[in-house]
Amino acid sequence: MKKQPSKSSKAAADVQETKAILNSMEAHLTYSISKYSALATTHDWYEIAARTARDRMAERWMETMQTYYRDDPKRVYYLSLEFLVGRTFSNAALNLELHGEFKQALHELGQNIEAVSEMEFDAGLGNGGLGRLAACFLDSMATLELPCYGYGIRYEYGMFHQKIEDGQQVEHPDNWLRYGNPWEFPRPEVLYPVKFHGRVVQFTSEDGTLRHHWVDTEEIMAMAYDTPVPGFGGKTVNNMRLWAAKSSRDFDLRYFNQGDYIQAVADKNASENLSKVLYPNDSTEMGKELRLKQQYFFVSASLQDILYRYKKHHATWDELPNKVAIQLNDTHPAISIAELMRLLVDIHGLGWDHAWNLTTRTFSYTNHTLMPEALETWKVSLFEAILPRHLEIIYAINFQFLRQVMHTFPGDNELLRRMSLIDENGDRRIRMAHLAIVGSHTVNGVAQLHTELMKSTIFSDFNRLWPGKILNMTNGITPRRWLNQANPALAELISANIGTGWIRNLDELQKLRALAKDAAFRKAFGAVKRANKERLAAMIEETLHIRVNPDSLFDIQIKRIHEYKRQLLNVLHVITLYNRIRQGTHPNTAPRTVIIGGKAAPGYVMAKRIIRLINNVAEIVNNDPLIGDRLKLLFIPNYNVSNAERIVPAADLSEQISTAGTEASGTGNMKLSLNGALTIGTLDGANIEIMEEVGEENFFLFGLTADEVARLRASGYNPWDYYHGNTELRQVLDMIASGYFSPDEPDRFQSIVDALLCHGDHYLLLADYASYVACQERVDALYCRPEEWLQKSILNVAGMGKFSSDRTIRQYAEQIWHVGPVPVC
Ligand code: T68
Repeated sequence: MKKQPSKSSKAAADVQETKAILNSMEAHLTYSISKYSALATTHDWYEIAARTARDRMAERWMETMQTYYRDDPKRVYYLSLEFLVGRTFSNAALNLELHGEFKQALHELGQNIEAVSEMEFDAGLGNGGLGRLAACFLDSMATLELPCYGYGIRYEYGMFHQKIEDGQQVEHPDNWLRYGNPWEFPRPEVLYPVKFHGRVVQFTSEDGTLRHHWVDTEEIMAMAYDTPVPGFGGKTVNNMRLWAAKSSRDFDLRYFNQGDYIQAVADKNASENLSKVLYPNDSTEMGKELRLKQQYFFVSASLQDILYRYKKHHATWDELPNKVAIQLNDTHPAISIAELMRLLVDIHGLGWDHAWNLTTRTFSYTNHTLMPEALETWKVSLFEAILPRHLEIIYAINFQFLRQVMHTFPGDNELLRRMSLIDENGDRRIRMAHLAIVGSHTVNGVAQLHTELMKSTIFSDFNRLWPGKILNMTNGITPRRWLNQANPALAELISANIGTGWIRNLDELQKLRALAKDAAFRKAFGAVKRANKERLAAMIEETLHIRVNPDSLFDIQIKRIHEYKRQLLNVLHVITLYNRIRQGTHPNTAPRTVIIGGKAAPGYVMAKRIIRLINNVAEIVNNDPLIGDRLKLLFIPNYNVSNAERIVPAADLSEQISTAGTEASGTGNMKLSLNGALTIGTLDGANIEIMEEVGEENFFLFGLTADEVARLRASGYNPWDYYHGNTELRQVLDMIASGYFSPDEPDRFQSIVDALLCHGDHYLLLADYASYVACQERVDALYCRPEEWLQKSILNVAGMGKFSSDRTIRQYAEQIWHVGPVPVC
């Protein structure tokens, strides 16, 4: 094993820098907090440290913005209803390469950097993978020096705080702004009106063209809050601009002077509700009016801002697609397409065809799901009431689009019905995915299999009409947060052996391949994992009051709770192990700690029931003297970015067990593998590509393939065959159904078993059960050969280069956005 001092070593703080940081912190103590140091709380120290880090970003941020203004490069706008950023302080300090200096300065002030960092509230402005992907992309875009902006909503309440009471999920509001947010800069002068409701009047203009006016509308103001996004190395600092709703009444004094004052204040509150709370549904559409209003609110403000910026440099609109690329993160911002048409045609007076040409060359759209229930549609009647002009525009787009389809495939009425932007079955609904595809130049999926399935199933008609329009952009994660920050000990070990180049160029991790054979390196690598497991065990003991054995196999499934992700299959395996241990049929292999974490959408009854089952099974398993230390099951409450940063580095086994063909990509799979976990997984989403990169021999594969799933469903799947054909499975299901885990209410989980046996087991848990259990036996066996396990674990890390979000963003930049780096000097 090579030993060389690493330049980025977080221990080796630069003396000058440390002194400067110390001085700044002392100044903030006096001028920002105004307290004697003896009175300053740990939260005060966080505030001081955050402001000091923020100061260090501000200059580069301004220089970056100035450079973009001066050079007027083509810019990328990433429109997303979610940015799941998590905490910022450590990330900022590391990206500025000042973490060691902050640590030292805080130490000299009598503070511990970890305790101080813990004071920060997570910015949880997202549900899960989609929102976290947006945050990873911002990091990569800044690191790659690309002129990009994130646009979204400044929710006052982010993703709910999950508590477990009596084994059940209880949602509590996430009041993340309670103590202020030192990272944001309010911009009260950056303010745009956004209209709703009203009606459309037509008139003929002087030149004889038919024009439209949207009148009698209600207005809400969108106010900007800017947050700096530092790239690694801190040279480029991009901007994330989030919009907050403000009452337009604030700006209309007449209303207060003449009207009913109390009513005026009440109205003001009502309009500010728009940006109050993030919708916590990640995979089913809720069709709520407020949600549609949120979408249009942030889209309208963002487009006004984008066009304003464009207009500063350009006299005509012709250059728009050469200067502006807008990426739609799922269909949530897809109303942008109708809004840009409205702005260009109604407000700026362009002809329809000209505006359509510019629009379709500006937008591109990312799809994140194949599941029909997650594809967004809005009732035409709702649109008519809230966005009447946009409805007309969508009808006009549809008319022209269907005419094109008719020309290309004459006489196929069924095809027209399928491709239409309007679903005419039942209540008429607008298909937002169709709007997004028709209005974009490029559509992308998020992993190879997902993209192939998009082309061959849900969007096959579009793929036939426009071959080549659907591309694959396999997701990635930022190695800055998910290795450098979350796992400092592993980052240090890697840097000491192969240098620090991996932080920017994750492919360099390949150099670890040779070290997998080096016993000394394996030992050091194993020691890091062990320390991370001890740290997680300490956190578990503190929060759950359960002691877990750091020598046991840490088997981890962390993600939203959803039937397709099959946390239930994991529980079936745990009960199988429980039975085997009790019956003396389980070989005396390594003890296991199964850890599950994740939130259920508040209205998703089955997902909440699964959480309760996990907790009830845990209660029985963890307290059974016959089981002792051999098996533990834990549900970690309130899974979020900060918890993930603790859990991921401690994982031995990563559970990626969705029914093949259902998980678009997954990104937790990448985080866990990057931190040395071995994956037990199906051939689904990005698992397939992970297996290709790390090698089949370093991956625990089980289950049906997506093709086999489709065939089995088509040929008539009967879950009872599996129930009757497998004694252990039958025993497990009978125990759940009979109330073994819920003696106080024996039929509590009957509906779970019914979903499997009587309602078709839509996600084929029973079909995959035997293969999963057998695969887990191979996991056990390997874990008993620690040197081999360690070797495979190292080879997993070494193979993860492809899954840096830097690679993903480079592909978007080259193949979709056509933008290049703009270095800030
Ligand atoms: C996830 N989607 C995919 N959706 O499930 C996951 N949806 O496979 C993929 O890796 C990830 O996106 C990134 O591409 C989501 O996270 C949502 O969160 C969501 C939120 C609101 C409405 C619908």
